[in-house]
Amino acid sequence: MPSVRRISHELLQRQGLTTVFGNPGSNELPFLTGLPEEFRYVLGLHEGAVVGMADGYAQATGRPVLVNLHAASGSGNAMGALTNAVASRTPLVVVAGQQVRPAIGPEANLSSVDAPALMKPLVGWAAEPACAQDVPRALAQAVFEAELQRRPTYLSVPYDDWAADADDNSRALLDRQVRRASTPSEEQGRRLVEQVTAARRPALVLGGDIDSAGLLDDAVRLAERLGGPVWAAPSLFRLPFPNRHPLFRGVLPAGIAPISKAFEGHDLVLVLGAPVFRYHEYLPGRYLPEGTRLIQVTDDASAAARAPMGEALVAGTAAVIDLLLKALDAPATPTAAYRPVPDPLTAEGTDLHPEEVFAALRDEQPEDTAYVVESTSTNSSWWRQMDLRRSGSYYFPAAGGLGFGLPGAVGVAMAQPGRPVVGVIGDGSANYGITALWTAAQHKVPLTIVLLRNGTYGALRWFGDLLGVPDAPGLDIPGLDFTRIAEGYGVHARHVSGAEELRAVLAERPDGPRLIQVDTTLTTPA
Ligand SMILES: Cc1ncc(C[n+]2csc(CCOP(=O)(O)OP(=O)(O)O)c2C)c(N)n1
Ligand SMILES: [Mg+2]
Repeated sequence: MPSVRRISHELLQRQGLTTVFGNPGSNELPFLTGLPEEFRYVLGLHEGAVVGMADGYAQATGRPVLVNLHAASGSGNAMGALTNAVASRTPLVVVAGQQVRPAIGPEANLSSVDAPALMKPLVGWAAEPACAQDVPRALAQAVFEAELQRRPTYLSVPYDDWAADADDNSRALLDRQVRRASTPSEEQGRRLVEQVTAARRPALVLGGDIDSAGLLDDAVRLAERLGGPVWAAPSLFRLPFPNRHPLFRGVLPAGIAPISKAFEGHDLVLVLGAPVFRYHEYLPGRYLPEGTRLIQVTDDASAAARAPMGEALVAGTAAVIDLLLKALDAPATPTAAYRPVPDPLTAEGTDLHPEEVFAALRDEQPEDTAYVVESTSTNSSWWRQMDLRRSGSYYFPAAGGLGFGLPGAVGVAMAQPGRPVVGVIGDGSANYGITALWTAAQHKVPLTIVLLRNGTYGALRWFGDLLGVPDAPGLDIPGLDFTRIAEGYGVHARHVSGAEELRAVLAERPDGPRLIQVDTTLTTPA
């Protein structure tokens, strides 16, 4: 009988999880030995960067991805990055090494005490198999749970298990297919269509799931038939709708009262592919204005169950959009032209206004560029200047945990070698995932990092004012030169000054990673 390791490797191959992002330790080596040639192990130098890269890669491919972490310490290091993967519903399959079975109880060094419990609040499923023979089945479950729940899963495996003989029945796992169908019943569909077609002033709210599912173009067709305004759901991590489309009203403000105000005058708000809602600032109020009804359509059962208001239909958004498109007439008048971009704001002195940086990106980068953004005080400048029309154009840390942007950009670029990828990263944010530069250099990942250096945690200054606490310490970060840091990791770097130089550098098309540092003025996110 083949070993648990052989069967497990084969299972991963059959399920297409052959790109592994990881950072190993001694507990993990017995899993990694004898990896078949098809596997590619992408080494990250810190677990936050490992998970960030895997997250970007999984989001851009739409497929589960294997992550290999070291016991409790590696898993702990990964935890912050996992919060983002949970919120973006990224199917990461995390496999961590455990001490040999007899050594776990006495807590020998590198034993992970109650390993599943360590991760449980974050992951959708976590386990340590009860015996070696159950490892391949548990691994299959980890993959399927991640895919079905669209949530990271976690499997802790005692390292002596890998060399054990597999159970005869393990082969039955290799051909398993687990799929989800999600079309609403006829009755559910009829009811939804009636509610939507009866609405006099409908509004649409679209979540990141729309883009994750590749439904941006369908969402445009649906919106044009409904004819009402479209918002992106708050705490946005993917762009579900072209941001200069005449029906687009931007990202909803992330507070109860302002969202309620935005919905005033609408008898129906149809929310597709989003939780209701991921509020951020606590601005209390009524959830909905008088006379507004909310219907949420999501395939995330938990998001439906925990929403504090509205009706919910747990179903596939693709199937529901399809149903509505069939029921709604094509618009009588052609949709108005896309909104033009305003002239960028400029700054006095040598530093650039972030709008000048984004205008340069918009003009010099190809239209199909994918942007991974982790620059927090520049949010409103970003949306004022950008014109993003294609699916997969925008990624942002979904739970707001810094450290996704730089590694995420590496992962997105590895997943889509033919598509230009730019990471737009703040000088604060860059430090949380900086080691991903090394991986980008080693794999010669074609990628541009635009590093916005304003010398501070800009968004926190703004937040301090908002919360009435303007004098908090620990917000400035002077003395960082990312060109030298990048060069140290093997990434070519430039410090540019002036919009002209920036535009000229952006117009170059290098085939490996590069970092462009640009000094910028401080702006506010909203
Ligand atoms: C892991 C983590 N730690 C701390 C924070 C708090 N935080 C939110 S925004 C921010 C500042 C980011 O600074 P920078 O990347 O320079 O962007 P800027 O606001 O200056 O545009 C910080 C520290 C966070 N979101 N995540
Ligand atoms: Mg900054």
